[in-house]
Amino acid sequence: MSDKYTPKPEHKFTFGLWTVGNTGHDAFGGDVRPKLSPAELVYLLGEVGAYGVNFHDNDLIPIDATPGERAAILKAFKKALSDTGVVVPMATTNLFADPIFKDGAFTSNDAKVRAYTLQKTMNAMDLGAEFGAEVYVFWGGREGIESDATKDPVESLKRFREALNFLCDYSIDQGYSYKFALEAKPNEPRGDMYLPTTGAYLGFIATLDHPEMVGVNPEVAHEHMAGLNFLHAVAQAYEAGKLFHIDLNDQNYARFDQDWRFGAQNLKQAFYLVKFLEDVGYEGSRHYDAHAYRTEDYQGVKDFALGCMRTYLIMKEKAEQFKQDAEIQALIAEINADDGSMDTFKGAYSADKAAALKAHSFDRVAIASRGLKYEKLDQMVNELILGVS
Ligand code: GLT
Ligand code: MN
Ligand code: MN
Repeated sequence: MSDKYTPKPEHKFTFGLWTVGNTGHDAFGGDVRPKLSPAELVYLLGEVGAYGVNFHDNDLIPIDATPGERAAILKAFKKALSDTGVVVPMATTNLFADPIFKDGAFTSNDAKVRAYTLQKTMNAMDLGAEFGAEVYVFWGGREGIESDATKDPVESLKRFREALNFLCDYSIDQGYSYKFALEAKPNEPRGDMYLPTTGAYLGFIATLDHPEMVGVNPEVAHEHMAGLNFLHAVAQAYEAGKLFHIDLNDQNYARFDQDWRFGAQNLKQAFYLVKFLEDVGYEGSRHYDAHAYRTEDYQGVKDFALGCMRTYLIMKEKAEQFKQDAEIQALIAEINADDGSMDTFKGAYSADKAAALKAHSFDRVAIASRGLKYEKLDQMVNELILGVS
């Protein structure tokens, strides 16, 4: 089947090995799908039309692999990439699964754990660079606490800053072209995680030695867990020049991290997000950090991956329709109409401008009495998404 919503490499859709490779285990039950090798997952992604595959070091090379096993995995993975044309735009480190990270990695109280974390990350950066990855994600899975008696939150930030500064310098020293993308999550697996939102990371980045190398990787599910508007987090990151990567998925508010298929839950938010990314010309990967329902076999995993990408492409078409819709555009123009009478008050401060503005008399009641027609506009968007306009 091929239609205008068929994903193609030029759409820059990417998936983590851990996403299509998810075997369905959860806190209440074990695997429901067999574990596929990294190479097998690349063939699956090639088949569904993805552009790229991303990995944690240990998605590709198990933490206890022998040199022989490592070589065999790398050989098969490289062959799969060259057979399919699938590329590796992003890499990351697993700093959460091994018991050594039970109380954090970069922010652990134990200096040995912190040093091991740096070593593991440098090795993982080498691995990603071997495959041409240019974005390096940091998700602080265990960087947090259950009890604030256990760690000093200011010390934790200092430790994290020192580690990121070290790794930026390592990247520069090696001649890698990495940009770092920091990913926030409010909780799970820790009771509370440090730097819980994209906005918190944006503030933190400004305190680093190489802020120009560091941006964010916002994830739909994570901002939703915090009850936030994902589009607004993405917009702030974009406006700051920091939207280096994005984790697309879906879920409702006030849940654990469900990582569902893009658009599975909130179609309207998916529409505004795709519209934003397309309108501003976001050039990065459209990465799906999501997995198939536990009910699925590998045909279901392909249905899941295709669904993520098709919904994006359908929303992209709807966003174009929004731009072309004369009625919607006329209403937006009317809402934003400006008779120019305030022009002298706009822009930067001057003493004269401030004095003139203080002297101006506003008809507050008349201004407030104007209906804004947002009900009409919102319903027009609903009808556009529902396909009846
Ligand atoms: C893990 C997490 C994700 C992160 C991945 C990158 S791993 O699946 O839930 O949100 O993006 O470390
Ligand atoms: Mn998630
Ligand atoms: Mn993620």
